[in-house]
Amino acid sequence: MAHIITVPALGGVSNLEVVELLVQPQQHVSKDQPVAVLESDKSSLEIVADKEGVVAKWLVNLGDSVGPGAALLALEQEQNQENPPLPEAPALVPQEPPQPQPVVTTATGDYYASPAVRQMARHLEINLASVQASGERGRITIEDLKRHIHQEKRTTQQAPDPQTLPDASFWGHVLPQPLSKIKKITGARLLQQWQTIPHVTQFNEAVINDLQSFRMAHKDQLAAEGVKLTLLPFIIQSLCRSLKAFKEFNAVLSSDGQTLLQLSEINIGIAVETEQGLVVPVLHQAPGKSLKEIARLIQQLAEKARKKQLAPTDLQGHTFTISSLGAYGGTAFTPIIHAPNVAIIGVSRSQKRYGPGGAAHEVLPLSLSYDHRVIDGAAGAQFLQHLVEGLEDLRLLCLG
Ligand code: CAO
Repeated sequence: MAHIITVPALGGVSNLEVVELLVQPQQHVSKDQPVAVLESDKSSLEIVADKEGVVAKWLVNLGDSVGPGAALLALEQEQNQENPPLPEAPALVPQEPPQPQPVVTTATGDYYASPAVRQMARHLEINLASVQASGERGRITIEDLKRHIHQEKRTTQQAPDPQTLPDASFWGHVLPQPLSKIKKITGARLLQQWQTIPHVTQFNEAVINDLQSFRMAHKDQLAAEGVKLTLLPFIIQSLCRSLKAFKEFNAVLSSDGQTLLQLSEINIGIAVETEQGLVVPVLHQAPGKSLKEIARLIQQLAEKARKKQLAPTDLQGHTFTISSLGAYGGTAFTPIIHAPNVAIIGVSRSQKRYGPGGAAHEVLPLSLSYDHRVIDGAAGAQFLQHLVEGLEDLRLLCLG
């Protein structure tokens, strides 16, 4: 008896490309086993078998465009004579067909990879962020994984033998501290970004006397509503203004470094320090949000990050990133670009300065790291100056 696996309803998505066929004719397929991967311009979807059977034939080819209801695969169902299947109990409520599993990737996220690739990477404990993609639209393919393993092997072979490291007793008592999972993953990603992106960091300062007077005047009132009005919401609002004016900063660079995708949405990744290490949740669609909304969202994202409650969507889609070390002190630092974005802003602690007449003014140090393949020095300096101007005169932010 033949059974046809079709494309289920996809919540408004009507056109997907068949990018992977995961099973072969004559292969036995279990219920819920992934059989194909479909991809839209925003995400990948894994199609799973809704019944057990043997693959009779594919009804689509790689590269075909399909929509909901399209027939994908014919399964021949085996009848087990010794143990005939029990008749199904009548359902009391309508049963939902199995839903495709969205893959945690977006065009503006970290990488495209099919579930099969992800599964293999998980199995081999490979961090996909460190794999160079060669597939269409920056997709990581099985071949990329193989190449990565090969390279890793070569590097490991070249690495010094741990036996040749100095005897740990040389330093007296040594306490080995395994890195947290987040640190290992972030570390591999930071290393790759630092090694592959030509960073330039531009520094500037904003005089924030007016901003601080305004903030202090409203801080307590908002605190009574449970909202902490720090400098960050002001910086994010000013960033939105500058990202609208300098579109190449709100962008993603393809993994081959050949194409810049300028993005219409402005989604700000915010580096958050947690006990386990650094995570970067995303404040989506930042323009148009009030200072209060932004402050509330920062608090919520930071809290979710620290309680390890972030959903995959909270971590996706950053178009620009901000890393604030203002609470900890320091005068300036070089933030590492959060690829595939092309720039990141670092914020250090504001400082009081005294002019010749003894007049005090407060300055906020800002560091902009940008990808020099995409952004010229002049543009970097202009962008940061524009950001400074928005912070120094908040009225500019109302102009949109
Ligand atoms: N100058 C002076 N004071 C600052 C400041 C700055 N640039 N930035 C923050 N502060 C003050 C805040 O006003 C607040 O003071 P009060 O409690 O007196 O109001 C205090 O520092 C703590 O602020 P906060 O950290 O709670 O809030 P935030 O909005 O400034 O930042 C968040 C939120 C989530 C970004 C931050 O808590 C955080 O995790 N930062 C770490 C980011 C990081 O590690 N980056 C490094 C990446 S590379 O390793």
